[in-house]
Amino acid sequence: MKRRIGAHEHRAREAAGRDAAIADVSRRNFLTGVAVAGAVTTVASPPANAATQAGEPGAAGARRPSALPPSTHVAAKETAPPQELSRIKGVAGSDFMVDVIKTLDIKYLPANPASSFRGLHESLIDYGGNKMPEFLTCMHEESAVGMAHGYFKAAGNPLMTLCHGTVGMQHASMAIYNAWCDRVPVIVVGGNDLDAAHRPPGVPTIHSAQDINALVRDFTKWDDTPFSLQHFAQSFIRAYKIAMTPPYGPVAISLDAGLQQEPITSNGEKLYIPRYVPTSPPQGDSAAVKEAARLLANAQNPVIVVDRAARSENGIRLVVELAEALQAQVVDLDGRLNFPNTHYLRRAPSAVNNADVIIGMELTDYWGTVNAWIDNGEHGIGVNTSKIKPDTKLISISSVDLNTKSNYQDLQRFQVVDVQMAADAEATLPALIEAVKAQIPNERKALIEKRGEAARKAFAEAKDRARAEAALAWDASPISTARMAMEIWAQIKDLDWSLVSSSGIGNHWPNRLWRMEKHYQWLGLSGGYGVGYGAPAAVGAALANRDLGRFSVNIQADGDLMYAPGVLWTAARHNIALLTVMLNNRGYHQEVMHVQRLASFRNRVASLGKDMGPIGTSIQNPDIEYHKLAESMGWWAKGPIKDPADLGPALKEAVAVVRSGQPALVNVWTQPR
Ligand SMILES: Cc1ncc(C[n+]2csc(CCOP(=O)(O)OP(=O)(O)O)c2C)c(N)n1
Ligand SMILES: [Mg+2]
Repeated sequence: MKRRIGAHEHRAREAAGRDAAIADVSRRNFLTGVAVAGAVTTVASPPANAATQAGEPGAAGARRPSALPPSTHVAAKETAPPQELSRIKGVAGSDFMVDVIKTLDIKYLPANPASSFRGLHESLIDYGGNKMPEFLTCMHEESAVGMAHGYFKAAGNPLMTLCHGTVGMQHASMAIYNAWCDRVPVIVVGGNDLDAAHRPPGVPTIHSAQDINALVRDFTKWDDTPFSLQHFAQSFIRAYKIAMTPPYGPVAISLDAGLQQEPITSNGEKLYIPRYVPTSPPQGDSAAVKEAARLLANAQNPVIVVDRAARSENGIRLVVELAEALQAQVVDLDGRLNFPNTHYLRRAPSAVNNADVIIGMELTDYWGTVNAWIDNGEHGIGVNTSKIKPDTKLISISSVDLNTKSNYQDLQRFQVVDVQMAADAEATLPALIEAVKAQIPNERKALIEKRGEAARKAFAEAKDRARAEAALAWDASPISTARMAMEIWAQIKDLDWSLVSSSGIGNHWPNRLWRMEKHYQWLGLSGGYGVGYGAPAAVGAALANRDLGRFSVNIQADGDLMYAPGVLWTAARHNIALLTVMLNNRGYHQEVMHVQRLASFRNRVASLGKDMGPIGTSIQNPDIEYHKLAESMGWWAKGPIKDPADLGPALKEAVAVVRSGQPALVNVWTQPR
């Protein structure tokens, strides 16, 4: 990048100056402190004075200096007039980048700071006024991306983040993978100093790479490395557009440090910002929609399976409309809230067993929906079986069919499907509903109504079963996870609540026991099952909910929180109100079960050491005091709660704190699952 030589030299000098400035400031503070104490008038004489005063016995409040006084040589250097730094001649390129970013609806920028994007950082806060986007201080790049992930699912708008070259991108990568698997847009911009001849040597060079995007290319929808400011404008708008076209997904831009810092040079061309026009989502081919409708309208027992089919209130309404037109049972695999759990057509996944036609919409795993895999078969490897009748017709609508990345295995096993639409379910549903209604033969209408009656009965029975199961061990200590879910429910049910995350992954009690009808009441899990998602996603979603006036609640697994607990500080720092209830089972319980299961398979007793679970799977001895952890980062907190009778009152207090605008955590000792 040829135009940059002057700027890079300037930068290298500036970098050296930066370090000197840091040393100056601390030393100056020291000197100021001494001067205020009246001990010094000239810098040449402080040592004796300062030392004597501090050392005098009985000198109340006098303190020893925490650093040695400066030598004459250093003191002379420090008191000399500062060397004047050169100033930029013109407008910084990163100011233009801010102009580009501001044309899009990006409200926040959660990020951990770093010099590789200091040009853009400075422009965002000083030129851009720290608004649209507002910089939110994060303590880990994974937390920043996790926040953006959760935010999108609650708000429907994407956030951007900034990562530091190689190391920042490495930290961000798991969270990007989660967003990829969960089909969520995140705009990841990585600072990278490309010009090996002029970038600062040492650490900044170690933090640079030829291509930082290579780290995440396999699980981003698109990436680019802009070479000029005009290129940046195109790339950024394109990145946003691609991220926001179903299937949604993360995108990455590697941003050269030089391009950010150099002044804008016209080269005879005027910079412009391309207008953002959203791409319409892909819709199912009309012939395929018609054929799917024909199969569904004539089915004896059609079943609808949904995973990420609804992304809005309208999406849920459409799934309900299709289900009611057919009086078809609906299996919600909970990637999002696709269908109210209060609706009589909602059914458990086993409903597919007797179906003659199944329509799967935005399924993560079609194969796993219609087949079963049994752990520890005869030879210690899994056994595959079919769950459905051999002649069941399968229909699929999934935008993920348009993804063609191959390294990571998020496409799951290959499943033969009779009518397959590479299309967005929510966008295709209106046409499908119309076609289904048109194709239902008159003589079948009475039969379809009958299906509805049977469904109401089955739904009521399932509800009774869930209640009976939840009542088991109601008074146990540590507290049963069902009891915990119901104690939370009692405190939030009359609020406009949103369950922002539920990282105790085996704990599906809220989905079974709470009334979930709105899309933001259940946002799904991480997508990639990269643990460590729950806490940051909860904070991000709570941020969105704060602005929308909703009450956020997070059921937080202990293992999940400890990957990067610093996000608690980010929540307190930025006034993100959120009720976090720890599902503290003092272990990586999922892994407890895996090791125990395998030990049994091998006719052995799992070695526990001194803990409750097999060695390597417990989080106890010492027990982590999550309430103190949260308190230390500015949260209201209470715990550990072990007696179920204490839980309701503690939650009530916490809810009041959250309603006043602050985050609150209740540390609850629970049963494993
Ligand atoms: C990054 C990452 N590391 C390890 C795992 C393996 N893993 C799956 S579940 C789990 C336990 C998580 O513990 P916790 O969050 O406390 O939930 P619990 O199983 O106790 O309900 C682990 C370690 C993973 N999925 N992701
Ligand atoms: Mg746990």
